[in-house]
Amino acid sequence: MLKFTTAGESHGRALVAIVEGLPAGLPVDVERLNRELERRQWGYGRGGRMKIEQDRADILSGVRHGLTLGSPVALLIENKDWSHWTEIMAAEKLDVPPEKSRRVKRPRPGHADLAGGLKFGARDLRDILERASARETAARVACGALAKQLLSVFGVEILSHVVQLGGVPAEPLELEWDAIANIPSDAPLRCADAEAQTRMVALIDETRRDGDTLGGVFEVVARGVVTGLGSHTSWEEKLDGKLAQALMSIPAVKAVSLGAGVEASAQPGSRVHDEIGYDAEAQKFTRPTNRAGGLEGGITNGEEVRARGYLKPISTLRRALRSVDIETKKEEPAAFERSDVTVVPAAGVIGEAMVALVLAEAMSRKFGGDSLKEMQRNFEGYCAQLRDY
Ligand code: EPS
Repeated sequence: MLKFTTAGESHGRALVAIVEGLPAGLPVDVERLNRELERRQWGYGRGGRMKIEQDRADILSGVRHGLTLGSPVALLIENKDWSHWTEIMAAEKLDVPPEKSRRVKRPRPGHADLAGGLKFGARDLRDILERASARETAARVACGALAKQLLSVFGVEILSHVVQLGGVPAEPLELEWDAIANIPSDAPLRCADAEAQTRMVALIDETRRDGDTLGGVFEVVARGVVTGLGSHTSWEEKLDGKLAQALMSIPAVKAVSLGAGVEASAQPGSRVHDEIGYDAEAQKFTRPTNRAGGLEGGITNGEEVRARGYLKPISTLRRALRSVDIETKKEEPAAFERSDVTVVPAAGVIGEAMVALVLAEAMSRKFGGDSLKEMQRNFEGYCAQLRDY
């Protein structure tokens, strides 16, 4: 089964990841993987850190002459900022004088600082924030890029876009695949509506001046997903649940919806469910609409998988919120060093990676195989079965 794990602290030496369960013989394009890392770093409203990092992954194992071996694939992404943190983040015991230690004692409301500090008994909240940082998502995007490369063999493509940022526009954008696919790669916020994007940029500028931060909504769309991934038979097999968990695990995401999930709750059934037709020539069932977001009963239904992630504003504010010093227990402003104003476009790219990993896991679960060839044979046999239904 496909699985992955990551390790690494934000200002530590590097991020590492291991992806297990990729079939042998999958072509791996490292440049394509690195383009995903670059996409994650892109976006108006990011802070000083992204000027330091230029993420690139090194493949340490599991790939030979451009093809997977079927063994674990290990990846490494260096933290360029590490050179400024070698003493503070050293693995060996060092006596760092208090004025150089950058100990964090004033938890940021909304961040993992306080809950994590209490849970792990950390007296320096850096022990928590270094791992809670969204820096970790660079490793996930690298893993997701491998999942995408597996999926593309089976005709699956995945995109993301920003549908709302800081409440702009008033209603989240509803767009077809082509409009999303045509967003220029240098669009400042990966938003298909140029006018809305201009207003989002102005809002980010204003918010930065105020020392504040913004959230928003991204949408991930996967097309070409075969009918029948996931299962209605057990709660933990339902693919909508797995997608929701995967997207909810992205830092700052506080809500996830599938298709018209949020709006549908206020509509009668006749305006929500996607009526069923049949295309005899293509030997497939059709839907004029896709309000279900490609999933019914926790099973993919052959339509585009559409999922949205709703981000709260970043919890590190220059105009710091009220907090309490964990040492003195006195009121103090929360800690601030530097911060992004917003990360919605980056979260969309991370969302693509998480959706890719969930879909790739479901594909390998259903079609299995030690080699890509075996997996393809299983896939084609199943597609023939669908046509004969
Ligand atoms: C983050 C704080 C910022 C972000 C970081 C997430 O980093 P720093 O503390 O170094 O200024 O830029 O995100 C990344 C480094 C990244 O690669 O996305 C946080 O506190 O979560």
